Amino acid sequence: MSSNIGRRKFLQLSAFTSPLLAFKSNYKSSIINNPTMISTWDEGKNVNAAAWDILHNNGRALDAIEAGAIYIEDKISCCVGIGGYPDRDGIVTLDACIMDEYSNCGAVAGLEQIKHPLSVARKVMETTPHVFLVGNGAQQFAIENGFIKEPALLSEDAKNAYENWLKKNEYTPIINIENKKQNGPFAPSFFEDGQPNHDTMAMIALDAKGNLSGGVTTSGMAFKIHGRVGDSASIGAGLFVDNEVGAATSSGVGEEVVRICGTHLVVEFMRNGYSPEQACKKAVERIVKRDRKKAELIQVGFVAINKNGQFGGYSLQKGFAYAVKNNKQDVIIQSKYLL
Ligand code: SD4
Repeated sequence: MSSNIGRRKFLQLSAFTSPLLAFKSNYKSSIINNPTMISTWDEGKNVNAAAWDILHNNGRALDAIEAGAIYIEDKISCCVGIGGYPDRDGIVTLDACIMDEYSNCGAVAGLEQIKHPLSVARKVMETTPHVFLVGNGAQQFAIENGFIKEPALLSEDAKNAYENWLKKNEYTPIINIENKKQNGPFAPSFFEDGQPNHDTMAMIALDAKGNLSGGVTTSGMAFKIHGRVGDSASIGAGLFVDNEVGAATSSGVGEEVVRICGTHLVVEFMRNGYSPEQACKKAVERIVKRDRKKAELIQVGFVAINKNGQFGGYSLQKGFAYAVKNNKQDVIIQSKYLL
């Protein structure tokens, strides 16, 4: 998924023309008849399928994102939504955000017992002057807007994982590394059950009109401190959309993404002429540069799409995957990685 303007080429180009002009000519011919949906991890393939009708029928990218989220949040087995893993007090709390082609955005965090946090985030975006609601306030807002308060729930998997974790009670927020040995001081206990530790669905989409949107829904890092919010609900960290340039989203250890404003950074790299894959790689490199030792122990992955429909991803470690669906392909791609 490399761009038609690599960094070197871009620099050469800008010797003759201003970067802005180079950028503009790159994007002027964006006649998009290839709407594309990208969702993280293997399960992203089913999420893309759930969203595809909307994109395929010239619908809005934003609606495709919400359809994808509703699909996955309904799947108790997927660690997203109320079937997610709990925090260290045994409570499932949900984070989500959404951003559209007009840079409107909405987010909720620490939301309990509401099944579709991304739809609540959309309501925040569309019906309030605010961007971000948290905790009880987010729940109250959801109920006032017709969302049903579900019983407090721990799925069977989540319950087992939590009970396992309680035995050691180690606070080891290391997630999403499938290629590492699943034991040792940094392995969350539920890996011992063979359960993949993907508690996040991060999505970006380009529609037939050439508009971009994105959304993220998650139960967050398993066994987190009650009240902890990661990247997934944080605009600019876990998700950023600039309809003139591109969109990016992330999965992995949210703290490291927040520390570099990861997805905003990815979009800014694309604005400066990098391809989506190169832009994701540059953001991953920034994480490593900040703290290499820590970076070696965690996973972070970014995916991005630009206005032309070019896409790409990059992660810290082996094992990050994302699913892509458009009129030409319907695939799961193993991301390139740095370490
Ligand atoms: C978080 N980024 O809460 C999320 C976790 C994640 O797959 O992506 N899990 O930090």
